[in-house]
Amino acid sequence: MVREGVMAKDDYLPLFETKSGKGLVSFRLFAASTFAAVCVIFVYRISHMPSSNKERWAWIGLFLSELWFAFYNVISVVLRWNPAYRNTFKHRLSLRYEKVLPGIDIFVCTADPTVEPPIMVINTVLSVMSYDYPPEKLSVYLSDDGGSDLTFYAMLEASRFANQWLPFCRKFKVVPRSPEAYFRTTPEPHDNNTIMAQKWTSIKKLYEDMKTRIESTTKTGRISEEIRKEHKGFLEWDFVSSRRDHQTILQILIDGRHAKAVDSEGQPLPSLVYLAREKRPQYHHNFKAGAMNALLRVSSRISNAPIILNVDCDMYSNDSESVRDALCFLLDEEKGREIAFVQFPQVFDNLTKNDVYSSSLRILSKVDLHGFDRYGGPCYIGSGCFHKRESLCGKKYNDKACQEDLMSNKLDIIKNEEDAQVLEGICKVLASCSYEENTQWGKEMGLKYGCPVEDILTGLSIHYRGWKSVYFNPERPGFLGVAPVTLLQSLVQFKRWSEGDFEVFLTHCPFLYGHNKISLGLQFSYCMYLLWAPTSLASLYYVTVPSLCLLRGISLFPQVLNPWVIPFVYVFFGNFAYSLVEFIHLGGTCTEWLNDTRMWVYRRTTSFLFGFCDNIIKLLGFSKSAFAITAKVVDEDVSERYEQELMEFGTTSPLFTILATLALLNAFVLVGGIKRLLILEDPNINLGQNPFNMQIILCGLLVFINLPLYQAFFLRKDKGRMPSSVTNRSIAFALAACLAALQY
Ligand SMILES: *[C@@H]1O[C@H](CO)[C@@H](O)[C@H](O)[C@H]1NC(C)=O
Ligand SMILES: CC(=O)N[C@H]1CO[C@H](CO)[C@@H](O)[C@@H]1O
Repeated sequence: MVREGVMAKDDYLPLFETKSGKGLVSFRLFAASTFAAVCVIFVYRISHMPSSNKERWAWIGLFLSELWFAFYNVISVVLRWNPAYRNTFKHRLSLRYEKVLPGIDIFVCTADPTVEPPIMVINTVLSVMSYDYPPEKLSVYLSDDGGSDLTFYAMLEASRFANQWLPFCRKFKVVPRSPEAYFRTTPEPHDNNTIMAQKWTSIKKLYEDMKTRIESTTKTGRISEEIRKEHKGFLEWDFVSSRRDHQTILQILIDGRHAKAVDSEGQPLPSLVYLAREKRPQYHHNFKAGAMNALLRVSSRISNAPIILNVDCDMYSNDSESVRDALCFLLDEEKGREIAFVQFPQVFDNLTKNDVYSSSLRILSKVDLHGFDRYGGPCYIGSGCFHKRESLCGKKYNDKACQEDLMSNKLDIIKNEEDAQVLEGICKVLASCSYEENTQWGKEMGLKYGCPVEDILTGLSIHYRGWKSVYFNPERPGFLGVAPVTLLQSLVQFKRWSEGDFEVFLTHCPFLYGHNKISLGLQFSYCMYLLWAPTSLASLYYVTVPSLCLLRGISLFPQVLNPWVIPFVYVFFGNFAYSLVEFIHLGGTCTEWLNDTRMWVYRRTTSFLFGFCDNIIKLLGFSKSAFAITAKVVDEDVSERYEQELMEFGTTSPLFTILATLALLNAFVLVGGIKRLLILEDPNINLGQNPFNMQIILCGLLVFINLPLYQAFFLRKDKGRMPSSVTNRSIAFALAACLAALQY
């Protein structure tokens, strides 16, 4: 290994450090006391089993739900037992490795030019091209599964704009390096006469002009003759019959291996490659996993960097030093060898103040993933992740292998003088449909196929092969993405995740397959997510049956003055209080916490339920999903309501029908329950001894959390209100359920 000018003592200082979290003692005490209370609840459930048959079934059901919650709670306590927080020392990295930094291949994936506008895609591309890193060691690959010449055109524009943008970023230390975000967030320099101000104005104009050209082309949907003449690449689209049926299109827009590839100041440029892999109707394209695998092969022929960063096209880089952060882990002399990937959190750029759909995933990114990290394996979440090429390509971890592979020398070995066109020809074969036939791609190599959460499954498999991973959540977010802006989008996203996660549980269960391969703590941690889907059943039971039993006059909880009520109140309200305090401690607001709790109920009763059902249907041998639910593209009105934090309904969806039915059911029951409390009450029994108090409180809380829904049924007039067909249907379902409860 080449190490120039290194001080001997520095040789042994690690490139990163790991710390434990704060407040662990209070968390553990709380967890232990909750556990004790839950045990008392179980004693109550067993010792007070009602004698009448009907009541007993409701009781047993509730008991089973509580058993499940207790089990799930144990998982979450294991996950959070001792979170790990990481910190990097980038100056040590520079001191030791600046001259021999490894090459980085950056994969950006896009799938549809209407949902993912080309201007957004190239902003992401430009932000990663301008990393604070030797440009000749960076190569940026765009996979366009939309196979769109509009996206190609935008990339062509970006390759020209980069000539100016990269020197500008370098010179004035621009942050963030997505031009759109930069010009949106940075005020114009005051003093108009400085070089900076002049440059700023001229670059801004260049950017605005480019944006206008791209957007007007995108709007018309076709490339004009003039533009077509600008690059031979457009000729490829003469052979494209549709986005699902076309040859491989591969264009090296900037060939970083060439001396000619320099920016306006003569500095080298990163390579820039556009790829639309071959698509044929008779071949399954395997979505993003297929695209990533094609990129893996193509890049191995062009730049073959040992480290790969993968980002979604809506996730621009907000920190030009993220590459160096990641390398601090991967190049660390002591621990770096066993680390397969470094995962950054998903942070979103367009959240509203109170985050009405709870998209920020605050607890997940600020607590849970740190918990994973302690056990050596945060999961791979599909974007903002630095991988070692070898581990992603299926290699097993071998503690005797040499770290030197990662060093840059490899880059130069590649036949430098190979003509770009010849190279393109060779690479096209690698991205063809038939290339993967009878190979291990999608199975043992690359990303795994056939799972809605290919990322989680791929990460888990890497852990099974003996590698570790690291979660790095710096103060300044490394990547900023776009969160869903409608309720349906958010629920559908969670449906896909829970469905895929449960499928992973069924097919790659950590307790079975991970035995002796990953630590027990990590097996538990993974299950926190993999078991989202079945959690829906217990949740659904808890939000319906106690309410229906209230209507029917079956008591399921102790009276308020009975000492047995204490563990129930402690577990129930203690958990709420704890999560509220934790939420605020992590920088949230009260309203945000309320929104988060609401979304927690909504996801559990709809998304997870559908995810569960789809798995069962698959198990029964039907391959097609029973619920074809898709979320629509967003229009202007929708964005406006999103900014006002109004929940967006506006379309019919089975998910909404369930939400609405549950909300109405609890509203009806609450009315009935209060009537029972006031009118039917025996005057000799005081309120505290009413056996239905707890059920009324539960029902009341559910009604409270559902307030935005009632508003959407009856009060709102805008287009985002609940469609009346859904309202009517749900009223019918809720009434039917109430009648059935009264009848039987
Ligand atoms: C992006 O990074 C900048 C610093 O470069 C920081 O000030 C800003 O808060 C970050 N954006 C978000 C949304 O966190
Ligand atoms: C607050 C905010 O920035 N909202 C934006 C988030 O992103 C969506 C989709 O790009 C926009 O429609 C919102 O206006």
